[in-house]
Amino acid sequence: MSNATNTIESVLVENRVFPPSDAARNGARIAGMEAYEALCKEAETDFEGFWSRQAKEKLNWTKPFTRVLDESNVPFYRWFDDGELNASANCLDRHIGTPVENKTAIVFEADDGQVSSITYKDLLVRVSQFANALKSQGIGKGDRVIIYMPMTIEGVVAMQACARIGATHSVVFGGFSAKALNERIIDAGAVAVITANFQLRGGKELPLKSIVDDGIALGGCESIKTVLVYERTLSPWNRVEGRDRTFAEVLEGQNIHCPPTAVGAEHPLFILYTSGSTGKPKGVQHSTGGYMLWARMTMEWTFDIRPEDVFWCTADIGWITGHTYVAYGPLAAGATQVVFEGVPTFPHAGRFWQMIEKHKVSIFYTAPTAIRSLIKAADSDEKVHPKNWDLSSLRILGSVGEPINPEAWMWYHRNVGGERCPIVDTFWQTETGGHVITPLPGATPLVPGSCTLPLPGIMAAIVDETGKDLPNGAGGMLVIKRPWPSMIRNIWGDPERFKKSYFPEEMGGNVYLAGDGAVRSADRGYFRITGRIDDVLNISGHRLGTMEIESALVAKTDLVAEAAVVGRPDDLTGEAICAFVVLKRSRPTGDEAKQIAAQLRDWVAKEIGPIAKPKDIRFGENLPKTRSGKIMRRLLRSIAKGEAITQDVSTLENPAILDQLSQTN
Ligand code: 6R9
Repeated sequence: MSNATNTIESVLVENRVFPPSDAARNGARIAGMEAYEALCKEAETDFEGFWSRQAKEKLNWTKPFTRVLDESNVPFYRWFDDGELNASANCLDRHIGTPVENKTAIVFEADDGQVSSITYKDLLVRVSQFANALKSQGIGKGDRVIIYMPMTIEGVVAMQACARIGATHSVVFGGFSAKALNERIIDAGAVAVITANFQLRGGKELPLKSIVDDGIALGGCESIKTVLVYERTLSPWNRVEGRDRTFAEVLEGQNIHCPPTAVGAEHPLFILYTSGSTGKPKGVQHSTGGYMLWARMTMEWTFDIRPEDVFWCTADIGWITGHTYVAYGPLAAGATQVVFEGVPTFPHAGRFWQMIEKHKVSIFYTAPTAIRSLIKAADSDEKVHPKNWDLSSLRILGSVGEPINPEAWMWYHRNVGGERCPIVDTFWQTETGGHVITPLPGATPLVPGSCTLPLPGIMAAIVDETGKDLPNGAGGMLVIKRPWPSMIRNIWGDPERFKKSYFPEEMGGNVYLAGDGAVRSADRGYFRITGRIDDVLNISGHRLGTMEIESALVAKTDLVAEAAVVGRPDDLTGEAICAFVVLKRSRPTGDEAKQIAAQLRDWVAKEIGPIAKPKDIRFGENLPKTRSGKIMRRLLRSIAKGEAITQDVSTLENPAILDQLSQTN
């Protein structure tokens, strides 16, 4: 039986409860459930007043807002929309003249273990100079800039500098392919790309700049006028004259002051592409005001961030978690944070624990997939078990990206948290901008495997297809019934898709549909996320659309006739990609099948990125289809899991195909 099935069963019988310790509760911003409930009540009774107070208290406005929420064009909600502010000023300038200015903003640990750090004051200078450099290249307010950078201080500087001049950034994860980059450049209509010559991961030097060149060469990128290159390593790279400039060249002589450009609260701070249920990734557009409010508030609510904390979120800036909890939230909160360039298993699988000890990390935020792989490593090699390091600096642990199975939760709790640290299992999405359902460390009694309760002001519910509330214990669709400040504002350039994807007509057109299934516990009403209900897969916490991978496979036109992709449970990565492929030639078997499968995996890595490589590839002469020609994915899901087919297959055009697809090559 697979681990995921185990997980579901063990969650169903999960009855361990971990109330907050006195240490976690004492001095917490939200101390105890009474305090949490009082905030929820306040948000319910005076919804706009609640958000107005938060936004005034937590953000610096250059022009105060007079309107809180504009609902005149649902679902295009507008928050604080006549107010003006700057995101970078709210992360940096805000601290100047306070004790935070000389505090360390970022401790950077490189792949090879070298450490450097920068104070808030110096970070402001770095960001300002780089912002001036961007201006010198003709980049300004409203322009879109692609960032394709490794995890470095420079990556954060690039994002902050764009925000400072009102340019909208779109960060593309360094593991995405030239093709993926090309599509994003075109969709965003970007004027510049900020990249590095190489990135260092796991002791290897991996190219970035040459992939940018390849991406632009694929065509349609005439909007790109400038490519800025951070020379991360000494290795040579190919310069395109007239277009490429190094960081050193554009920074030369730049003024250390750059007044932040005030923008309207609804000005798009960034676009971040994520997978949806069709082949084309969605450009999730976020605001400046509401988003920044959330970044700061959730640092305070969920992580209860304190001046002496050392915060470490292991996510890459290419994902939403790296936006809200690396590039913006910790800085807005005036925290010291660790930024890590490398991978958890290099030079050994104790790297995370070693770094927690070395930097005295007090809040550690990572993904279940990392925890599971480190459990496996510690089980097979005592030397990398967390017990070998002093983790007593830890105060709070966090989890994000996918459901955390109770076994992994308990291991994290015991072996990393020393049974002392609350674990905040934070549920949220690229679209939500920040946490929406999560425990609060000083208040919420924890139940392993549950993200517990919505934050104050988040009207989360579980409903059926018509939008009707379901009772606790009944599984259904997760929705949020009222807007919230950091919600997605639009899909870049595609308002129709925005409406269709997130605000279904059947539910009245004003309820946010998360795309996840969920169930609330009978006793506490705690939420447990059961996984996506659309065609989105979650591989190691990374979102990928089945259609996206199918399109990539069939784009190999010399070989592939048809392909269907489904997910199956996987012990380590949560879900694994399983592709069923019909070739244009006869069905291969044995070594030949293995060879073609390897070829297709490489092809998908080139089309999308290595994270999208199917784990299983099965060949058939056909795919199971209904008489009307629809691929029956639920049958494919059963086959992928290795389950016996018990469903009704009478509507199937070609039932014999099931046996063929069930055979592993
Ligand atoms: C932040 C992030 C979003 C999808 C989401 C859900 C899954 C995230 C989770 C979780 C269970 C949690 N997800 N956090 N599932 N428990 N604590 O991951 O954003 O990349 O957009 O993915 O991830 O399925 O819908 P994103």
